[in-house]
Amino acid sequence: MLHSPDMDLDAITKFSGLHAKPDGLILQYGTAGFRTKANCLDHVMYRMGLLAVLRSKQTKSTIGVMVTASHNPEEDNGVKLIDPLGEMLAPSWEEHATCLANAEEQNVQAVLTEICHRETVNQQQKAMIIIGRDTRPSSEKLSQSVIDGVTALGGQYHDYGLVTTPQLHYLVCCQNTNEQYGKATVEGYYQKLSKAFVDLTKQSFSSGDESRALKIDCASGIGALKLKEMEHYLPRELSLHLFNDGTKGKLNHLCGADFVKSHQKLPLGIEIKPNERCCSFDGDADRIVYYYNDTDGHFHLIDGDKIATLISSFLKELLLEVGENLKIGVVQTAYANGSSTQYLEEIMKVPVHCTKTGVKHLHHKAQEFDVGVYFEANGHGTVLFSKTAETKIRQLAKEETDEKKRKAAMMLENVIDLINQTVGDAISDMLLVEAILALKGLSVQQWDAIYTDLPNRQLKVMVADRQVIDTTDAERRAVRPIGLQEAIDDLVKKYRSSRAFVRPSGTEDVVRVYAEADSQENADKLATEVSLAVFQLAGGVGERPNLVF
Ligand code: NG1
Ligand code: ZN
Repeated sequence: MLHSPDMDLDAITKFSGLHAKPDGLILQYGTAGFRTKANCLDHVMYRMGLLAVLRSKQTKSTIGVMVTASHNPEEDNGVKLIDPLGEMLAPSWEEHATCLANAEEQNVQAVLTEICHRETVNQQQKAMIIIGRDTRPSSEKLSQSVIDGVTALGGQYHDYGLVTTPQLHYLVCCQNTNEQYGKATVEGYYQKLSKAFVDLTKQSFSSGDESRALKIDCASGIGALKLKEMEHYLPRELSLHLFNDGTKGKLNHLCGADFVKSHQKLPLGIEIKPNERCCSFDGDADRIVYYYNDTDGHFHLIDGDKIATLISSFLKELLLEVGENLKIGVVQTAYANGSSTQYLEEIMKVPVHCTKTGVKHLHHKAQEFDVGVYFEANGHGTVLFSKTAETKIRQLAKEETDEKKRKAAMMLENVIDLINQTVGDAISDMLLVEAILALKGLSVQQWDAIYTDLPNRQLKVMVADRQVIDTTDAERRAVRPIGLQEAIDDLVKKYRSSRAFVRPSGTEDVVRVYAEADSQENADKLATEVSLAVFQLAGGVGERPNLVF
């Protein structure tokens, strides 16, 4: 076996014993890192501290470690590593993470040595780790375990404490770009975004527009704390009213973006009048959905697809005015509402691509465009500008003599600074949406009316082993188990404007079922029938799915 003479094995072993792995526990670094009950995660945190040091040494960059379980219940927790430019961890390191997290105590050293060898990690290199956490009661202690891991391997660290997930992504990117992306402090984040917001909205707010009110359900999470800090930086015309601000109530319980999206109803703890514009963040503030109640008391959800549509139509207009042949593209997943895809392709004439679920897939695809807009229906998304596009836009904003063209370039420049390009960010997405609505003079109902969502339903099915389901075509078709896709095809044929697909969840031990149809009743029926097919053909356990709506 290879030895890394400079790794302080004694220190690792000593600390390792203090962060022992429960016997037989196997976890997977999934689409959002490790996620499970908080009391099973101590060893994982410690080991991710160790791994972050190796990744930092290998990339000669600062690496981020975020302790959060996002929209999951308060009792859960999780951890993910952030790569040098604020991106998700590289896939080969996800495998190392899984290996290390699952190693029995006596094998931890060997696994570390193996990773060092395979990734040619230079032990002499310095390591710098930055750490952040959400507001869960378990997060503080767990982030201390990450620090133990970092120090056991001689890494340096800076603990940013309570931050949103996107803020930590931003901070990692700042650290590794000599602060070209922004100042590497939370204040730097507020300053950068608020300046861009003020510049972008200048014309609309100065034209005597009355104050624009927005009600925000913060899921009783970190978003509330950070919005309160940020409010001082924002113009008074944007008046934010915070609900579920963490002073009482349980994180994500009957509130937050995930609750609102999946139940398609108002969160608890918010009071709204008809036609008031509202939004919900999730527990770590990287997702956002909008909504309102109409005068008849009907609830209207404005999900990630509609946010993507608003943003991309605004950007497309500006790009046309700039006239440099910069190409815009939208990236979605199979969960995107069929109406949104149709509207983008047929009315807006914007190319749309579908990738597998999980932001890293969307992010990757969006990098292929000059301007790539990506959003999951659940409200996680952002806009990416290629280096070429950004350089061109900044140059035009400074030098272009054609007034109209220069103005469009300046607005695009503001968008570049306002949008968090490292990852989906509820705060930055919210500010961009608010800016666009103000500039366009759009009410929430007018925005909602761009297109009408097809009624849809998402369900979960419990099976003995969800990996028996294998999919293709960006998860839209099942190739295994045999016969399942044929069954789904037959069911879909029974309904109009219908579509359905199934896939194993990457974050929960369930199979997810999605169905769309011409009416809510039919979407519910189709989703239930497909769930039953999954139950029968893919080894369902527990209760048989039945219609409960
Ligand atoms: P899974 O559990 O793989 O469906 C969920 C979301 C993803 C993504 C991840 C990470 C749906 C249907 N799935 O993944 O979009 O956000 O969590 O948080 O919303
Ligand atoms: Zn989240």
